[in-house]
Amino acid sequence: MLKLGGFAVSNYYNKVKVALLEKGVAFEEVYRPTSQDEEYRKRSPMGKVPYLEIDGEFLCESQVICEYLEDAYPQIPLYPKDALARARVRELITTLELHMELVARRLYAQAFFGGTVSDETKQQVEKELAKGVRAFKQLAKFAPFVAGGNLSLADCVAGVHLPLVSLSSKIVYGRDMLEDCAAVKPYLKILNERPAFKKMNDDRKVATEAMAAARAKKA
Ligand SMILES: N[C@@H](CCC(=O)N[C@@H](CS)C(=O)NCC(=O)O)C(=O)O
Repeated sequence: MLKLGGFAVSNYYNKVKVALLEKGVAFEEVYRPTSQDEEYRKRSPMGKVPYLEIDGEFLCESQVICEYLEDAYPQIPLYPKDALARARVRELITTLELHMELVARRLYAQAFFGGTVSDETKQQVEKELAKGVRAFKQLAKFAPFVAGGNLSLADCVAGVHLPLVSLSSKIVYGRDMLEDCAAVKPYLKILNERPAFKKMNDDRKVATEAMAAARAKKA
């Protein structure tokens, strides 16, 4: 059986997890924190989460893993058939990850981990994130799914990254940078009513609480 390595607080882990759940592919979860140890890097060469174990072989990078799942388990697809429509799904995924999540990630130290972020970084992130959000608003369909009438991998990506973009910007700037995109909240509500998203989010909440309790105990 496939084994998903990582932990349920990670948005990239949850992207793969919700894709597996939506596709109805059987898998086991294996708790693994990020590590630069040689042993862990055999599974994930950059020491990141997640990785997927397939018959004793390891695959890293969430997007690569999801593309593999799509090729290996096409029965319940997360991409449309038409080539341009498939490209549209990837366009949304790239916008969400490269121009939104990875930009907002520079705020996470302050937003979620008790650290601080320099004023210069805050200013840069605010500017770049505003451009990413503008691009996303232009591309997103919300009809009702982000790429149109059918659920796609772009929804698995949006469902895990958009809440973090909202929350981190709200904490650091006192303003949710997605607030002008009124469709986001009802859209996330629709996603979170799906059993796969609900399970992923329920597990995430339990794992987040456990992580916070472990931190408080250490401090
Ligand atoms: N491009 C990677 C990003 C994964 C990623 O950044 N995961 C975080 C956890 S959410 C991580 O492993 N951070 C530790 C590190 O970067 O060393 C993917 O899509 O899988």
